[in-house]
Amino acid sequence: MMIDFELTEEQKSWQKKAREFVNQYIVPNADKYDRTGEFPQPIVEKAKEYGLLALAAPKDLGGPGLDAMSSALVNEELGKGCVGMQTTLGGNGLSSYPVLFGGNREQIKLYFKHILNGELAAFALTEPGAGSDPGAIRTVAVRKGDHYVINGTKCFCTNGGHAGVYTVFASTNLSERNRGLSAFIVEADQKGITVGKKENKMGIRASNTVEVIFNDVSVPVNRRIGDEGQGFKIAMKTLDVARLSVGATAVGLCKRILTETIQFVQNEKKNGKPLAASQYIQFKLADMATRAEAAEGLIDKTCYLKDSGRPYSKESAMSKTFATDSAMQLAETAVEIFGPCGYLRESNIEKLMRDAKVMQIYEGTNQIQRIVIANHVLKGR
Ligand code: COS
Repeated sequence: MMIDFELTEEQKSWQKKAREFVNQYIVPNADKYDRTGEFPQPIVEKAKEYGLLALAAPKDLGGPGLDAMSSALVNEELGKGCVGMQTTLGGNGLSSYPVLFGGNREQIKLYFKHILNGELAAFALTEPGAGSDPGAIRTVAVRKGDHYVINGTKCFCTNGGHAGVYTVFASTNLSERNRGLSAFIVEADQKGITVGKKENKMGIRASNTVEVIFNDVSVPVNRRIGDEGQGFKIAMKTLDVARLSVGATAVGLCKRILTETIQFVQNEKKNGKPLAASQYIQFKLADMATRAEAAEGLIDKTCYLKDSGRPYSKESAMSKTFATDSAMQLAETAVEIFGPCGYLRESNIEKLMRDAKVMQIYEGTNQIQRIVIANHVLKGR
């Protein structure tokens, strides 16, 4: 059988749309939002016009219901523009999947009413004592008749300060750890929700990362996604998708770093010759380009597996790890090639390095990804 890398017309049109959006609105503004750490509300408004806020919304609700390949192409373009802004827009995908995987029809409708209306959403899983180990979650949801009462604090919550709706993971049985977790749709106007500390980050400064505090938040039972105790598996399935998105974004970042570096070595001269004439630089460029290409290949294969309904959890973890480690490696090499100029705030390259670093950490650290990968290979998968 021939392996086909040709994009469909629909995939090409999403790639084109995202590229246009990035070039017109993200590239000219990325530096400003990086410096100020201000929330890019005008860009979010534009993303809404372009239909980039509701990529996961099902077709029968009027959304695009994108396949994995189209989503990856969009994320790659966003990653070329600004990883912080991708993180903001991507937050809507991340928080949508628990509802798509575990929700009933009414819940899907309720949830996507917010998203299709152009609102942002937030995925509230991580807590101060529960990052890599969701089993340690201390936020509780206690059933009281036809409601649950949620109490607890979430941290590092992307879009947490701007979300119209949250998917919240809370324990309905603390002694059961992972198996005691349940997922809920919580609308932001619910009484008892407060937004806490806003993090001042090294990179992805155009994204909003906050603490969200739930204090006696009353949530109707029909907002529980799936059964009690299904929350962990819903979160893991969601992270399988999210890790692929991070990988695709990192491919975009790799390509951006490569483009900036090629431009630099062609323009910068040493002893009257462009840096690009040096074989040392050429070897570096060759390795950078090969890594970017290999990362893209891994993403394409994982999208293929997902779109054809096959298991892709291992490949998603591999995609995230390889693409984000590659982005960091390319960024380091680029800064080295740029020399002192690469270390300056006014260079194009140092932001890319700061943004690359977090990609090895969020959506499950690359150490966690290696555990996931090893668990699969040890079981012969
Ligand atoms: N899809 C569906 N089910 C999954 C799954 C997946 N991707 N991964 C695990 N599960 C299931 C397992 O099959 C197992 O099911 P049974 O109880 O029926 O046997 C159950 O979930 C528990 O799995 P496991 O024993 O592997 O869980 P661990 O507690 O060992 O945790 C890791 C595994 C470390 C991989 C998990 O805790 C993890 O991914 N942590 C990182 C969390 C993270 O990424 N946080 C950042 C969020 S960014 S907002």
